[in-house]
Amino acid sequence: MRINSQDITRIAVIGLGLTGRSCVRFLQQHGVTADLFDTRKNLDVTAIGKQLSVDAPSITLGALANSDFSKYQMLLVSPGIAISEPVLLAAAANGVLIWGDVELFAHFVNVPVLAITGSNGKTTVTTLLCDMGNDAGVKTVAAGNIGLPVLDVVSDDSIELFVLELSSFQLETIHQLSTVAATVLNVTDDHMDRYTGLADYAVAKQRIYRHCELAIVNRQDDLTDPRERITSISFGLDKPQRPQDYGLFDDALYHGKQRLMACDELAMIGQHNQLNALSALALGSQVKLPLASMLKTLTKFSGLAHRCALVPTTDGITWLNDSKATNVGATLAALHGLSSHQGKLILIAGGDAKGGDLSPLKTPFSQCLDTLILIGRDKQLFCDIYSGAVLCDSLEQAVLAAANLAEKGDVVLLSPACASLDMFSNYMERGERFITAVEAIDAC
Ligand code: UMA
Ligand code: ADP
Repeated sequence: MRINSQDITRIAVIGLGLTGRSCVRFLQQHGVTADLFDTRKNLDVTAIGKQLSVDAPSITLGALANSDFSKYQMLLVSPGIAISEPVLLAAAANGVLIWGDVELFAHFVNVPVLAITGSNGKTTVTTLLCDMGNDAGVKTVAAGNIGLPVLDVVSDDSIELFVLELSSFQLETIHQLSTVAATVLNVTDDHMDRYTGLADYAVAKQRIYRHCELAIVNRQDDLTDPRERITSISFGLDKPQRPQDYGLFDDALYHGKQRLMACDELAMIGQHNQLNALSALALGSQVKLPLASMLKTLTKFSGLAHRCALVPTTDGITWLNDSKATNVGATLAALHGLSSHQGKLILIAGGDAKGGDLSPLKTPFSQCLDTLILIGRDKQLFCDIYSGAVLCDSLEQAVLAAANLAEKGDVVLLSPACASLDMFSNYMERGERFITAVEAIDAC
């Protein structure tokens, strides 16, 4: 397949966010002018034209239903657009190719690719693996859902290894991506406003295994097992039974019977990060990164901001910023990590629950929490599973309420189990606002 003036000429790019604009730039480099669409009526077309260095771009704004997409050969659809839109299904039925940017990348990339998906841990594992590659002297780039559109880097000849973070949305439009190894880290409720249920969501995640040489699965999560027969190895919380598998035993990381390192040598904290370390080791070894070098990276990589990160204070209270916990699975992992903690545990949660089921939080909340403080749109959904929560109108008010309840030795955890978009522009802003509020109280 060639994307050029001979083969594929009639292309529409649907969605003009990071992905769509990256697609347009890539097509321009290949001499193809696409028609552009975005469902948002209020986009600044002139600004987008300027950004893309196109004088009079053909941009159609508004509902996709008003356009006929059957006249195109290919639609490059952004992850924020559901391909179940009737007008897109109709085009597909007429033989129009429905691709995402990662599928286009797959047709152009010529160095090894490792791919990572999962409900939680994607960015941590992707970043860790990228560090492992670069520390081992292999020029490695992390791209995809992590924030760098894949087409922006596919033509860089200096890159020796790609580590792709892929969301379920991106996987929906991937057909031929070949990888040396791919993993689904875990599958728990998320994005239920886009999927009909967990099974439907898991099917999207499983697409990552379609053309992988090796599937890397989580032994404790059946939804990460490939449905088709593919060679696989596993990682998990228990002792590995097969020589090729990875696991935990006696407070250490193991590969088969080989003890790799003690858990407390990891710079990252929490059991979920031990799993993340194991999956990164499994992936890295498939592209022959030296084990000693990967283990050294694990002693340095201390995790990412907004993921169970300590906010330094002088008040003797442990303030933890886990703003990136945008679903129930992530908050469960944080609570699990604090289960042996001695003092009081105060949790700040709430926001946009994205249609998810909060019931898995019910038992851990009643067992672990001393106080639940709620913010955001879906407070009532939390009140349905936990009585006596403190309701606040802002994050700052929630931090103040927590400060009034907490004493030396206690933990206050921001781990919302919800998206932030009802109150903030993203999880980073939510995390920064938390840090600022905590620091302001600490300074008083
Ligand atoms: N949108 C419309 N109409 C359109 C196009 C987009 O309303 O025609 C809306 C979407 O519903 C969404 C927003 O605009 O709310 C952005 O959508 P997009 O598809 O244009 O997104 P991009 O800017 O291209 O960014 C995407 C990923 N975003 C999504 O999947 C929503 C980014 O992941 C990713 O970093 C980027 O491509 C580069 O690959 C972000 C994300 O939130 C971090 N991902 C979700 C997650 O991690 O849970 C899946
Ligand atoms: P993602 O990119 O999949 O959203 P991140 O690495 O950004 O994953 O972490 C998101 C949230 O999930 C954070 O709250 C983090 O503490 C938590 N987390 C990270 N790894 C795991 C894991 N393996 N299992 C459960 N939760 C995890």
